[in-house]
Amino acid sequence: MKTSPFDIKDIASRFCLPGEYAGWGAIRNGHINDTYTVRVKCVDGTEKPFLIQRINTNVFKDPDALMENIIGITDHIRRFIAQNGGDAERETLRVYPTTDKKSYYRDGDGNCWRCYNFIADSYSCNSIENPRVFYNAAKAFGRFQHMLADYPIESLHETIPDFHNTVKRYEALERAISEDSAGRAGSVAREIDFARSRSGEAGRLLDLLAKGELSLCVTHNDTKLNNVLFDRATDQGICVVDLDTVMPGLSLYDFGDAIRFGANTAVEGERDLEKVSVDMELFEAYTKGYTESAGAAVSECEANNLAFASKLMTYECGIRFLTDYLNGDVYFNISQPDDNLARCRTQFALISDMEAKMDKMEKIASDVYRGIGK
Ligand code: ADP
Ligand code: GN1
Ligand code: MG
Repeated sequence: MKTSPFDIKDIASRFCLPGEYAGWGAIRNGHINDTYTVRVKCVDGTEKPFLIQRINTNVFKDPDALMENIIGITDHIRRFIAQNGGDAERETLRVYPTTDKKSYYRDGDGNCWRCYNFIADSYSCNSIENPRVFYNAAKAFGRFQHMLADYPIESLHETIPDFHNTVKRYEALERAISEDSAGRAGSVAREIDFARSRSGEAGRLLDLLAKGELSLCVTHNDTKLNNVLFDRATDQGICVVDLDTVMPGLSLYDFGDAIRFGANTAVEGERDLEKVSVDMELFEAYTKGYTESAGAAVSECEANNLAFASKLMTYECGIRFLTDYLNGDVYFNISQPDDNLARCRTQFALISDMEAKMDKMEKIASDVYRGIGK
């Protein structure tokens, strides 16, 4: 039976929705927020779906700043879509205000809730069967970056400071190892060794940024495959969702994180590590889609680091899962007690496979980049 610890009907009644509440469902895809669908019955008798989310305020400490970012970004994207003849209701999120005109509703227990349009006739996925779909994901994330290229970057709040600062992520891991608050460090000695042996590479992109060889732009920062919705009829990537971490960043973070998740032949929580590897066909498909849609925005230095960024983002995510496991699972949503450890292991297995294939990945990235005639 479907249950929720929250009164979804009451929460839905706090938003300006165009009809009577008609039911709810749950989406259990993400690791951070609690996501529900609600249906409302409109006066013409049709039912319309909406998406309601409990914002994870343990992760996003300032929901006002968070929602200000999202409203600013989505308004900007909506204007771009309208000017280019697209369907703004389907191609970007829209924040539905509360009945008292706020961007989110705070319930009596302090939970913060927001409401979006539900992108109907779409699907999201956690793994790729057809490389064409991954190519389409790359085009959607590339287009997302392109639509925000002229967004006033200085107006964005940093919703999670140092989100992709891999050096600081590594320091957080070392702190978690010393504190060992959940008493688990002894059981993950191999994973700790693996993380330590690769820590020397953590600052490579930050060094390039400091030297001015890479520059900041508005990035999504969480380009996992299930954060893009595909059209059911055409398989095109129509809408990028999960906008909580849109902040100034490196476009290489967005590229690398997408490969980390989508080009893995196994799902993120896979227990059988034999199934984990980087699929070179998928790597190539994504590289093509990304360079085609981001086009001239991809610099030579970025092109030279596409393969490395894929490994770096996998490393960063792996050490974040390990840190959370050591801290007693205080950050990512889990359903099994060893979920974070399993996720860390898949990331580390993927790194080993990427290391074995690094020359090949670099060659693919270079060929694809040169192939677009720059
Ligand atoms: P989390 O931060 O927990 O990952 P998301 O915002 O990514 O939360 O939402 C979880 C999942 O819900 C997404 O992976 C996507 O599949 C689905 N989803 C999110 N927003 C929408 C939307 N507006 N319409 C349809 N599905 C959505
Ligand atoms: C989280 O929210 P979700 O599930 O799309 C996380 C990402 C990680 C990802 C790992 C705000 O993404 O940074 O890469 O899990 N989001 C946040 O699957 O920490
Ligand atoms: Mg998500």
